[in-house]
Amino acid sequence: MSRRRWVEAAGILVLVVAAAGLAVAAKEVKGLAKNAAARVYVAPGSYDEFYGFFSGGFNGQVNVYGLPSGRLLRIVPVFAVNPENGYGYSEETKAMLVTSHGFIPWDDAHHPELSQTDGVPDGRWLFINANNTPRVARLDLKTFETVEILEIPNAAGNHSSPFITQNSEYVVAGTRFSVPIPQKDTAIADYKKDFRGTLTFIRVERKTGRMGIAFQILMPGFDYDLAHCGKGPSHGWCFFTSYNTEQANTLLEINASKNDKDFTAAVNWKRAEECVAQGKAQEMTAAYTHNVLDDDTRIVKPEKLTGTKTLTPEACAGMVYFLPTPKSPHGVDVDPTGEYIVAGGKLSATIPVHSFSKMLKAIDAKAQDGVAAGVPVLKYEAVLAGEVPKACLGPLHNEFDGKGNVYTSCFLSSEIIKWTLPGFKVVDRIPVYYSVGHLLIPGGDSRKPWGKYVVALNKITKDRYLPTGPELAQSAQLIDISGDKMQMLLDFPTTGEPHYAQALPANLIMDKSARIYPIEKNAHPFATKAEKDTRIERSGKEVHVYMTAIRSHFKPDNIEGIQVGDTVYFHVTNLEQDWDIPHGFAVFGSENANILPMPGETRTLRWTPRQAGVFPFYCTDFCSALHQEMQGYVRVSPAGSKVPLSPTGPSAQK
Ligand code: RUQ
Ligand code: CUA
Repeated sequence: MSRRRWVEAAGILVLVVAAAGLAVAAKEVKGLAKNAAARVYVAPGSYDEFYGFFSGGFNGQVNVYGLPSGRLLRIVPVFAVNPENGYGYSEETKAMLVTSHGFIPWDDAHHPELSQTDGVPDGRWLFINANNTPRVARLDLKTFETVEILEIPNAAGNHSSPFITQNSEYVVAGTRFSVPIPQKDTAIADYKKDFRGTLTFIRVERKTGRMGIAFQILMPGFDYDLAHCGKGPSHGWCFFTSYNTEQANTLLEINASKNDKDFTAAVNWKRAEECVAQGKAQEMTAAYTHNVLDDDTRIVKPEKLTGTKTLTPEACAGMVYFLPTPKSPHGVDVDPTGEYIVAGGKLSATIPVHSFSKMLKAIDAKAQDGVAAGVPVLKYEAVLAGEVPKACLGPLHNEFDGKGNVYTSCFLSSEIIKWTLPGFKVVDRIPVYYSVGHLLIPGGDSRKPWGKYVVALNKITKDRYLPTGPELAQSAQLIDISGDKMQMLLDFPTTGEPHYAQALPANLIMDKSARIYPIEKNAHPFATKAEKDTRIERSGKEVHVYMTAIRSHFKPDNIEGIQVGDTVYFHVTNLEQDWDIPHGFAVFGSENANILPMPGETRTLRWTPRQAGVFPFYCTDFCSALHQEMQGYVRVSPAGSKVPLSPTGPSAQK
């Protein structure tokens, strides 16, 4: 065997062993850097260099890590209720989780996407998708909280979402699952006839970040898996991978793996805007919700909306083209120059790279391979920039280092490979443990990556940490990419499943981070801004307690006159104006979690006492030396009792 063939054969053997025997490599770490510990060590009192925003997958949240340390800084609740701070339990935040299907306290969150200006992350907002009950959320990176959730109507399996255009004009959201659109009761066997996909373009207001559905594109009933939008020369276009172009509705693992090539849909959104302006869109009925946190009251306002503008490829020629892409592609990523569109074919060992400039030429020259469901299919060879041969097994996702290299995650062979673009040549590979999904380079899908680290986001952990029963935390691995060779630095566990993650330099966020909510701006209708104004008011069976919290007492702290059958609302205003001093509030027998008003904020806990007696309430967050003294009692009397409500009026309680 020639040396070259030998190396190839050995390479394939490594792949097969890595794929087959997860336990084989247990304690062996290939490519471990010398002085790895020192290079990830962030000394006490020092800060990490990057913020990393990791999706929580089926925990529904966003988890914020410092990099390179891998320290968990914060869990921001998004699509799931969070007992820790009362998100989704407090009266102010419940509405954030309301949809046209009712109150949905959970979802599966996959792809965090940072807002961009000129194609570079700007540290203003983070968007993330809910797959299960289609929604897109926006987090404000000043306060690290969810400030908006928009439901996506005429959609299912909102997976190719929420990818952003280079000035945050739009975030896009595509359907992984095609369904009858509009929804109707129909036989599943009628899939090919009745089921459709949609690609939704959500406009983002430049100043406020506020989202609204601009238009939807009705597509053939494929599974639209992932997306990325163009940049630089390709700004104005977005690209969506699809699989199941076979349009199977059962046993997809076989029936949707038949076609040699599926499609990447290239969507010219500037053309779509023209068609909408020319009145080529149809009004489609749709019911959906739009929930926004009000800045001044800090109460979520739910809004019910109806109807969307819908375009079809037939009605708007020049809007959508299909680029043939082998084979059941998953990720699709646009390089920093905006010229190359890199897909990952799950079932293919080569990585196809499409050229944006060749695509434009192919469109002009009508280099077509027919039309699929009204959409012109461009010739594969006419749009192909190149293929990376013998890349790896199961390429899924790509990120870029800004120095002409692409990093690809390979699920089946559990490795990250580095290859050149243009050049299409693999120049390095490193094993990761195990079954890597997405990967992250700070700014790695933008025009200006900070190409210092790549983080592998692994699906299976097995023997990497101390065993914790049948399930282990998912795992991330930090790899230095500043030199020629990738060097493994650190394993760290993650909460929930990190699908995608994005990171950016800490200085783009840290100086803008809010410390308090100014009490003078608190416009909550049940706010109590001074202790003298605390009181209790009854209207029928509803009782409102206007309560304050400050180190280290609640006012009022003795409450009488509540009756079985009442609904009691504790409106707790935290009077502190000092960074990092929340107070918690919980009452015996409450069917809600605690609430945790931040300094200057009002939060409301609803309580329906079911028994007569005297019940304690207390502060749940250890706020001061006298935190344990921060407690009180509520007396509950039988319905119809003569015990007077107290204290009432501007508080007389000393
Ligand atoms: S997807 S790897 Cu949403 Cu690739 Cu998870
Ligand atoms: Cu307030 Cu503990």
